Amino acid sequence: VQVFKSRFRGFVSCKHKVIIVGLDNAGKTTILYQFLTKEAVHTSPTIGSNVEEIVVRNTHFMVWDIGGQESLRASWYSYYCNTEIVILVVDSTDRERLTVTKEELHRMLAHEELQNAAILVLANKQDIKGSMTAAEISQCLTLDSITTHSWHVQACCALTGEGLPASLDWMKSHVVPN
Ligand SMILES: Nc1nc2c(ncn2[C@@H]2O[C@H](COP(=O)(O)OP(=O)(O)O)[C@@H](O)[C@H]2O)c(=O)[nH]1
Ligand SMILES: [Mg+2]
Repeated sequence: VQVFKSRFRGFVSCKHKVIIVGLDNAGKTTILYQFLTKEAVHTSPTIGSNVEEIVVRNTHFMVWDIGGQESLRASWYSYYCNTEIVILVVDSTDRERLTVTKEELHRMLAHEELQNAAILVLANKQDIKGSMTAAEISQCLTLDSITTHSWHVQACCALTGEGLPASLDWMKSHVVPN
């Protein structure tokens, strides 16, 4: 039993926990499956969560896609424990709700279970004309004021996968190697 337990512990600890958060319709589920298949998938609003294992050159991530509707946001915290990376997905065309995203981001940064997590902001839907740039989103979310967490903003398009390999590289460089 002891051997099994220690093996099991080793097995669990070598997978880095990642959560994908963001408002509903931001593109979270599309990004999760784009990480896996490199093909755009049809999604329906996520009820509860999807979880997939993603392997980037021997680094294993367990990636949780959490529903973003208002009623579900209150339970995001139940996924925080042991999270190493938070991916915050932003719909770059959704100017009206960026302040809501900003509030959710700063609430997360203050949560004690996320004190050691790195934050990756994905400025998604860059294919749509008139979408905000990564720099504009960075400014609206006041990312420059974040000194307690390492963070990065990446422009992407979940439909084509553009920007996602660079995101995975950043994630790989921000977890403790095992
Ligand atoms: N044009 C465009 N549409 C996208 C992109 N990413 C996601 N979508 C669409 O946005 C909608 C919501 O995506 P979904 O992944 O379900 O968002 P979620 O609610 O955050 O999980 C779907 O119709 C997607 O096809 C993108 O980069 N560009
Ligand atoms: Mg979803």
